[in-house]
Amino acid sequence: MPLASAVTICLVDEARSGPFVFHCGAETGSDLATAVRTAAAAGFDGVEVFPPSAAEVAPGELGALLSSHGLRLAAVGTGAGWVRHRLHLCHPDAAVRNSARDFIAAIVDLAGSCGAPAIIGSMQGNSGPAVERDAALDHLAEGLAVLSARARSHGQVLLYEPLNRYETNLFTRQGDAAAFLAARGLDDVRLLCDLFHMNIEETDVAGALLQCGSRVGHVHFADSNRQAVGQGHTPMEPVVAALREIGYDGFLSAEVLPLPTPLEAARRTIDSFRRLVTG
Ligand code: LER
Ligand code: MN
Repeated sequence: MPLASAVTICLVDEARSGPFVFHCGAETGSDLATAVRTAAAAGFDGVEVFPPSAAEVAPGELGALLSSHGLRLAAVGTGAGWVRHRLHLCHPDAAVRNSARDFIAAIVDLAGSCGAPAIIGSMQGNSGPAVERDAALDHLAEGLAVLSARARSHGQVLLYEPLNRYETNLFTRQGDAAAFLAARGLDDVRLLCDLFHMNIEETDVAGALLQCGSRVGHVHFADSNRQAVGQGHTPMEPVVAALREIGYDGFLSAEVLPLPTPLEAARRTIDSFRRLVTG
């Protein structure tokens, strides 16, 4: 399959200022159906959804909505577990870690029933005084093992996303995360390579993608300033060339700020996608 385009849709009020193109909810006056229709009209192949919880999205309705517009579900975020409930996979309290796993597992099921993987981004958490790094990495590996086994039951992988240093102290670079996954035998976990985080943390963004090869499972398509690709200063041609060289055939998903407006961010993304990938 060729590289595909996707755009993010956030259904979480608390993430209103986050890097998502379309925000739905009472405050925005938009809803999922409107956002999906707009994404299809803008020319995207798929959407990535950030739901408040699995229970608040009916899988049948989501699947029907997407297929009525000819769109695929690219991935589903789990970060509402952190944003809303302060859950994460490395919490010192085992009961909280279990709640984090349960929250994510329900989203793995929702995503899997619509043919998509779930994302572990901010739900990975951090190490700290109460959980030193070695213990935190054991908790992370345990969580990823359980959740990727669940993803496998849907024929899916689980996506693990290294974040920049201001958001996690676990893994900030793709190569380090890939080595960790390999060392822990986490064969059904793939990397989510967010080009915004990579611009901050990697010495060489394209080189990191080449190094990770078949571990690359999803890409957040964002420029250096977290705006639509083309609005910042990340050189994107070598990034796309690296993705082609490793045989990546998944989504380039626009997890970017809705600037100057959601529709314009979507249009700028599609223009860049066509220029770099299909054009
Ligand atoms: C957060 O910065 C981010 O990139 C998200 O994809 C994490 O869930
Ligand atoms: Mn991201």
